Amino acid sequence: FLSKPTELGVTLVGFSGGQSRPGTDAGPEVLTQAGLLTQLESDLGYTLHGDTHVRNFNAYQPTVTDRDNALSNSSTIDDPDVRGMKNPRSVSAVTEQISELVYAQARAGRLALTLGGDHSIAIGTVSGIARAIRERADTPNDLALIWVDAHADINTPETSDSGNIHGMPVSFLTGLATSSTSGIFDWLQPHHKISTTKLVYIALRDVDAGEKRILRENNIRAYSMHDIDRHGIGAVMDAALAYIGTNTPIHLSFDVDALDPMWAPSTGTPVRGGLTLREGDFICEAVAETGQCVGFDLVEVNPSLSQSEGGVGDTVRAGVSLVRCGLGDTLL
Ligand code: Z70
Ligand code: MN
Ligand code: MN
Ligand code: MN
Repeated sequence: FLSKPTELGVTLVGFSGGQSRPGTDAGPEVLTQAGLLTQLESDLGYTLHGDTHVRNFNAYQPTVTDRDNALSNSSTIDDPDVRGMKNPRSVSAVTEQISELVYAQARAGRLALTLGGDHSIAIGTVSGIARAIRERADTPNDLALIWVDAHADINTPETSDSGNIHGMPVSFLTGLATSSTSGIFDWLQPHHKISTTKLVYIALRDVDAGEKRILRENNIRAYSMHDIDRHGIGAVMDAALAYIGTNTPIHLSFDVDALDPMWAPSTGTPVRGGLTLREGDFICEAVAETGQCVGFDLVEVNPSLSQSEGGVGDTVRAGVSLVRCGLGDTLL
């Protein structure tokens, strides 16, 4: 139902407010400095649209509407916690802007590529693409979401131990979490959301107890590292894509911490026992091969964090490889 994509809608999101470690906002800068966008143009033949300079979303400061409440909270004076969420107004406002930017790219029929930034930005990318897909005449079915991550990122504000919103995007995107508080994700409308039946996880290995309950109770399809060990990545991707079905547009949201820290050490929450670089590339290649891919995120590259010498370079090279594979790079 879709022709081979040649038009790429780029969004470069310098934002780290969905978690507490500085540096994730520099992810898009190091990936583009490594020549990623140039490679997509000259090697893969894409025409680039959107802003190819990184936008610093960390500069955003929410309006202080309740000064007393603001001053009573010790964590920040501008954006006090709500239901345990940290930086809720900033993350809400930033993701709302991302949603509009990515919507415009996807609505124009372009493959939407977003480089983050922490994973909270997927509240913006997925909502924008889901909305565009509902409006587009060339897409018969609603958007499916493949979430490749060591973590499920499906905490609600109430189940989260950390309060970090990068651990919550999937709950807001599926409507498992809602907020009607003014300025805190009240912009998320039904047309922005996806069904839990259209969600597939790959590479999970560090899931909170509350999240396990959510996955179980909602019968959400999840392929863990155990499943990949048992069946191999080829069989897992066959099953994941069969579950999604044909004629269904796919958004691939790839957290670089899905890879083993051996390949991608420069990330906020490295978890050992992850994907090899080839398994990660294969996931992206398999999604690209369907011809159904309409969106791709790469998030959580943090060049300030490295356990070892050369770790940043390794992580950036891995990131570049994942994006190339996801956008249809093939050997022959
Ligand atoms: C934990 C939480 C998370 C990424 C950490 C961790 C979530 N479940 N996601 N690193 N990328 O805080 O909710
Ligand atoms: Mn994540
Ligand atoms: Mn449609
Ligand atoms: Mn993660």
